[in-house]
Amino acid sequence: MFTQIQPAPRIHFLPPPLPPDYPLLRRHCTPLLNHRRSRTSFRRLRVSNCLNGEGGNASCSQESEESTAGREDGVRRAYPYHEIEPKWQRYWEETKTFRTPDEIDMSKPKFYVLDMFPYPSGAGLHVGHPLGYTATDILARLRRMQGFNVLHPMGWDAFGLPAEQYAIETGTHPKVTTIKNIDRFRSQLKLLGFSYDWDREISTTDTEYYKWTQWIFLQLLKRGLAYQAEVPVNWCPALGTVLANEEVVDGVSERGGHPVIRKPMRQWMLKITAYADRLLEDLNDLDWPESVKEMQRNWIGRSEGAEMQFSVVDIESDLKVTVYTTRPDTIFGATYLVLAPEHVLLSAIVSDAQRKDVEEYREVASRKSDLERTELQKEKTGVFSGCYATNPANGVSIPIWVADYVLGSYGTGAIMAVPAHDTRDHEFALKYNIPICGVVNPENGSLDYFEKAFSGDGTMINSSSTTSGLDINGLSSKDAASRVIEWLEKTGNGMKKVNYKLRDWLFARQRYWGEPIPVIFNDRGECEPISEAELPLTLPELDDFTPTGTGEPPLAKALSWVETIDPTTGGSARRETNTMPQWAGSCWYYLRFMDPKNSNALVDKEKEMYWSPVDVYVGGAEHAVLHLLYARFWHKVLYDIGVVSTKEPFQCVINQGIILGEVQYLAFRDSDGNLVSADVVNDTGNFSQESIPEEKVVKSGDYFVMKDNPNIRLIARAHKMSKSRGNVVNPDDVVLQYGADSLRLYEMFMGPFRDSKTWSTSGIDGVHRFLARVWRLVVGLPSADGKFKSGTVDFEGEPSIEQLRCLHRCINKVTEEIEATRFNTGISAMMEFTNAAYKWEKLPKSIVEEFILLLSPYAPHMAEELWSRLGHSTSLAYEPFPKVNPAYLKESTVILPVQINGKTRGTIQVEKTCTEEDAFELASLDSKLSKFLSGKSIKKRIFVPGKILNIIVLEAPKVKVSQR
Ligand code: ANZ
Repeated sequence: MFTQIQPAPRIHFLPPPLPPDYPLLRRHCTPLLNHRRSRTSFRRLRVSNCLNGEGGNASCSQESEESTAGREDGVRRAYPYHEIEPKWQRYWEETKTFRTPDEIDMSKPKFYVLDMFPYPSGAGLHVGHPLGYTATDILARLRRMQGFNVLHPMGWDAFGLPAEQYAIETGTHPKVTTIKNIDRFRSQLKLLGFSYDWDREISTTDTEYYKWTQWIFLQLLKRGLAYQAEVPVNWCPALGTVLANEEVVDGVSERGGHPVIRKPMRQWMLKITAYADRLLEDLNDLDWPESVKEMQRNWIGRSEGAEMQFSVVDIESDLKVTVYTTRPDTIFGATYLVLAPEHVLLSAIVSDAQRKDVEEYREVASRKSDLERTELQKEKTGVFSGCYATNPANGVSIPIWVADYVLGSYGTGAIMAVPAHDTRDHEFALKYNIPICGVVNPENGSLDYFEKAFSGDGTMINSSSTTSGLDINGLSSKDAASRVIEWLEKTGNGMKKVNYKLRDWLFARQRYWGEPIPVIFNDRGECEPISEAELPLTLPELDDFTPTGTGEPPLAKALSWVETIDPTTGGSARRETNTMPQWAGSCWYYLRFMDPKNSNALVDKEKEMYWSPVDVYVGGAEHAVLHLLYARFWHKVLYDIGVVSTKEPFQCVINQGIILGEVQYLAFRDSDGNLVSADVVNDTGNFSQESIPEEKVVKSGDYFVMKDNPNIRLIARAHKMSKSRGNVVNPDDVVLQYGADSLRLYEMFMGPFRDSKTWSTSGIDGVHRFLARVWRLVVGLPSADGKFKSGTVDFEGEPSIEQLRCLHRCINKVTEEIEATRFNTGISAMMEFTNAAYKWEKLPKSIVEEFILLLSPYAPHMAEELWSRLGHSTSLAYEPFPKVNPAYLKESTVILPVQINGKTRGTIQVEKTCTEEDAFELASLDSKLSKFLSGKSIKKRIFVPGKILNIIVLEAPKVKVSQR
């Protein structure tokens, strides 16, 4: 389920430029430091041998050679990520650094940050996955350092079609494929250094997990929210199986291209419609993208209107067609009715003369999806039923048509068509020569309704009848609608009605690889839930996953499983052979992460109350509707039965953009083989296309042009990554080539997190260089003899004001930008800091340390390594995240060092124009400084405005206290 990514609207073709003075580094001449020990057994490195210039010991030079040898794999490394990354990953794993204990201090604030868990496909991770995962990881790491209890889990949405299709093709059990794919995904994720609590890993296919999915189903059943109904499915007679929507392409099966028809079958349905209003209302309080909320609102599609009845003419029985309309004001303009082809009344009213045509039309329509039928651009089709109905407003007989632009599943499956005021009806009426009667005039003026439908509100015309006594002429559309509803209710011809587009959720699949539905059918064919004590109802083993050919699901083949005993009567019974859809397991997994091993309850109440709701939920925009809506529905049911304490599961949802393949530059040649500018290329000429390598292209204004001929404009294109285009970038390759920190940093640096962006190898080069610069800043450069010189870190010195300012500007920016999920600009701030730091003669340890902590959420491996080399013996994962001191951000003030007897004892923040008197007063009030001043007499003050205050005090004579 969580795999497909749809393009988002804005696209960044190029990563943001590096700061202008960003130097280029010759990658092959960078140091490769000593890490041999880390390869064999993990032991914390002492800082001394690498930072103090003593790196050239035996093991160091040996390892240097080893690293050099490492280049034989064709990879040039700007710093030894290939050694430090596995080392820290092993450390985090062995020490369970990111484990969120079961028993936690609940007085601390919590932060639950969740990724939409992936479907572990056979293809493994692609570079789109780490985009969201890196963002959530940065947030998780930040909050840990800020003192929060953090829940940051990962799991697998592992039931589903691909594993089953693979099983049909190869005979490999889906369980085997799933385990293999999960193992691959897990190891790929670990390679990227994400701080998941792997002890909480779950898979929707684990029996101990789906036991609770089945339990939820039983609760739904108990409350009448799960029921069975005959519903049309995609039936492929040639394959003898029901197909999922994604297996049907243009009306034929994806496999084999056989015709697929819509056929009613017994299905399980979930009554999500009972929650429509709450699903709509509660959206208002969520911190979600407005576009996602709007999509959910549209999907729920609440509309207000009326149902009204039209009596069928010329039929002996007293048949009435009930229509649903959102424009009761237009009743006088209804010149025909339309029934959906699947409408139940159709066979009763159709005339003998028209029956054959109607039957044929019905058959064709049964092969179309609702989407195809309602596409606005599609030409409207229909047939006359041969029958008429009376418009109750004016007593006029109007024809009843059958047309597939009306859906059986919406409203009443029938409409009053008002061609003057509805574009679909207008198109249909023109095509079939049906009268068009305008009944609404725009505010100022009139229109030619044959020309075009007017669907706006206005003033009513042609809307009065002495037969019915209804007169709405001159009223506004809104008032007219109310008046018509009053009249309908008074005359018994109809009533006010609220409608929803939302349909009940079809909750059954004719598939093997899904959760069994925990019900049986007794010998009278009645459905009974199995007892909760019997859960989990595990999937039976099967060797043959091919369809049964009868439309019955593959589980029907597991006879010894299917045939069971009815516990109430002792008679024979059969198990349900449909399974749950893939959406089921993903509807509630976020709850299980709070308490993944609980065998007595879906989730412990106390834990749920602490961790709910998910604070930040990150995933693709393609899940804006179904997954999020289904999960919200289940959550509300669980809320109603007291299992969860919040009305909504996900307080904040963020959609990451998608990563498109590398930009392709295309040039055009005319028939003579000459290059021509893209702006002169047209459809009529004979032009050929050719791909141009990036190094021959430059940007000129809004366009890309040939470097050696700026008059030749090129076309820049980026495509969604796909195997068939050959533009897929595999994260494993990137990690090998640049390291995980570079990949993480690059994905965050590519552009705004929510926007779509294109992959660029030169872009990743840039961030890799940045990391190498940080490395060299702290660790140092190699000396000519291959030994290592110390870095610029000054272990003793105090930071200067300028350095503190620079650091705090960086802290301020990085913190603000992470909080706002503007990760890319946070990185720019760190680049600026590094540039400044390179210009400093000495780099005080306290400054470097703070910077490393800032960097750590983004590039955790390098940060841990540098932290350890600076003498720390524990991970930095729980070190306090640097806090900004606003004093260092203010430009009108200065930080004045205060010396007491020539020794700097602290600083005070003062206005640049501060006088000696004021400075002295502030120093006396400062808690740190006052202890050096209190009780002492001041001999002298030396004050350099804006620079320093030196206070010479007379030391009080030491008094010896005799001890008796
Ligand atoms: C008369 C009319 C006049 C309409 C007019 C519209 C404009 P929403 O807002 O989507 O709820 N309709 C009703 N049932 C339908 C069905 N099963 N399939 C296709 N169309 C259907 O739209 C409701 C409007 O869509 C209804 O109002 C009906 O057309 C049409 F000037 O009725 B109306």
